[in-house]
Amino acid sequence: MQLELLESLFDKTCKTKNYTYTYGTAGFRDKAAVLDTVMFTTGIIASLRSMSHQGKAVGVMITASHNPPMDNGVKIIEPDGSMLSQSWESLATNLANITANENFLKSIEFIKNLIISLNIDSNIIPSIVVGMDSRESSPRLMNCLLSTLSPIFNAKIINHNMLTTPQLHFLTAYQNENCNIIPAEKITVNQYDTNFQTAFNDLLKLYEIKNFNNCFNNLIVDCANGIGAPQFENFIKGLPQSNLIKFINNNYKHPDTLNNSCGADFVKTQQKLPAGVNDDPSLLTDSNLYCSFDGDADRIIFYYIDQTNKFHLLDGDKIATLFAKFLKKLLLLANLNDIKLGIVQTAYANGSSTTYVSNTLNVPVSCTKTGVKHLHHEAQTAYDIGIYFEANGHGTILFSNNFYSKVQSCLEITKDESITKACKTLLAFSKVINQTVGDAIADLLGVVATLLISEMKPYQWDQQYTDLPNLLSKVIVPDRNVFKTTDQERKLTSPPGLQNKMDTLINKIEMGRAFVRASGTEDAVRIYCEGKNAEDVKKLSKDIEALIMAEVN
Ligand code: NG1
Ligand code: ZN
Repeated sequence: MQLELLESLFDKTCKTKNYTYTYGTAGFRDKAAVLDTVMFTTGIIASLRSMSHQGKAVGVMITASHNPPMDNGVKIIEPDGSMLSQSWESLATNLANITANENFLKSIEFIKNLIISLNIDSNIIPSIVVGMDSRESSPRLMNCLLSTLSPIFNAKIINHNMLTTPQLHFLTAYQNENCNIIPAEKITVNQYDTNFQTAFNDLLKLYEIKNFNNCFNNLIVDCANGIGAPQFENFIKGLPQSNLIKFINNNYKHPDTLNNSCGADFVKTQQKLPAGVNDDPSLLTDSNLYCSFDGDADRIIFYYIDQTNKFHLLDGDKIATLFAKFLKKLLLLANLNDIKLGIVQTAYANGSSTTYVSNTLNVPVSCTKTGVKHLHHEAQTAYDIGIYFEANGHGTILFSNNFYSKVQSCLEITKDESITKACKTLLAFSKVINQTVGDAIADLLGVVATLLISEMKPYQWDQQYTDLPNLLSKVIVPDRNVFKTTDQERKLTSPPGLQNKMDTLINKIEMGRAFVRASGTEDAVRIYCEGKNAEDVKKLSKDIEALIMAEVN
C-alpha cells in the first residue's frame, strides 16, 4: 500500500470539489458528470473492505439502474455477494465528502485512522472484482475507480467489463467460494450462465416439461435498452424453447435510449406497455407473457394483455405471492411444517397483496424500509424461506441452512414418492434463484418454472388478488433532506405538522393509505397513494402534492 502516491492521483482524478455525496438506497447515485471524485474514493473504500476481509474479493459495480442515461452510480458488494455492510456506508460517504470538500491531508488522515481503528493489516493485498452497465459514462468512471486500485493498493483486479448487477454479485461470491479450485482470472460470466441454465433445466426435468405453450405462446422481454439485453440474449442459448423468447428494447449500444419509455420502472409507474410492443402487431396478443428488466437487470416485472387489449401488471408483489403459494404447497406436500416461510415487503406493497398473504395464504408478512438491503436482512433473519420483493420487482428468495438440512434429511428418510418429489423440487428451485441479490434473469426463470409446474397462465396468476388502485408520483423540492420518516417510512416526522394534514386527507377516502418519503436514488420526494376508488386516489395524490409544495415554498 503506497498512500503517499495518493496526492498526485487526487489532483489528476478528483475534479469534482465542494460537493456532497451520500451512499443512499443503492450506493452513490448522481449525474455522471460529478461522480469522478466518489469513484476514486470508492476504489479506496473497496480496497480497505477487501483488506478487512483478509483480501477476499469485494465487488464494485458502476450503474444507475433505472435512472436516466445521464446519471450513473457505484455500489460495493461484500465477499458473500450481499450489499455493503451498513456500517461501511457511512465510511464511504465520509471519505467521499472529505475528499470533495477538504484538503488532501485530511483524506489521508481519515484513511490512516480507519486502518488503525478497524485493525486492518496494511500488508494484505486487496482483491477487487469490477463491472459496469452500458451507460456512455461508465468506461470513464471505471477509469476513475481503477486509478487507485493498482498504484496505491497493488490490488488484484478482475474486470468483467459490461455485465448485469446480479451477475457481478454472483461472480464476486463465486470467486471467493471457489478460490482454492478456480483461478480468479478463469472466472467469467459463463460460470453464471451455466449455473442458472443447469438449475432451470434440472428443475424442468423433474416434471418432464418440454413445452412452454401450456402457459404462454411467446415470452416478450423488454430489456430497457440496457445491459440485460446482450447478457440475456446470450443466456437463452442454453435454455429449451428459447425460440419462444422475443426481445424488445434491446438497443444497449445506444445508451441514450436506456430506460426511455421502457423498462421495469417505466411500466410499473406508468402502468402501461413499454415502447416497442406496439411496433409489431404479432407481439401484441393475449396469449403472450411480457416482462421488463430495469437498466442493470436486477429488477423484473411481468404483465399481459387481455382479449380487450387491457394491460394487467404482475409486479413484485405478485411475484412474491406466486412464489409463496408455490413453495407453501411444496412444504405441505413434504410435511415440512417446521420450515418457516415468510414474505418481506415495503410500504410500497399494494394493500391487497398484504391482506392476501396474511388472510388467504396464511403466510407471515413483514414490512421494512425501502431499499433491498433492509428487505434482505429481514428475510435472512426472520425466516427459513424468506421471500422478499419490492413492488417495483426488485427481490429474491433466501433459503436458510435450516431449510437445506431439514429438506435433505426428509429426503433421506422418506419412501413416499410425492414427498420425495416435493423435496427435490424445493432443492432444485432454490438453485434457480440468485440468493445474493434480486436478479431479473434468475427471477424470470423462477417465475416461468413456477407457472409451468403449476400449469398456470398469466391471467390465472393475476387472479390471486386484485390490486387496489394506486399512484406513485414524485415532486422536486429545494431540499429533500427535510423529509424525515418513522414507522418503516410510513409516517413523516418532519416537516412538523405535515403528517397530520396528510392524515386528514387520507381519512376522507375509502381504504385510503398514503405516505411520503425522500428518494434515496433521485433528487425528489416520492408520494404513494392507494384507495378503493381510482379517482379518489388521483385526487389524494394531487392534494398531498399541493400540501408539500405549500410546505417547502
Ligand atoms: P428510492 O429512490 O429511494 O425510492 C428506488 C426504489 C427502491 C429501490 C431503489 C434502488 C421505489 C419507490 N423506490 O429507491 O425500491 O429499488 O430505487 O434501485 O421503487
Ligand atoms: Zn436496478
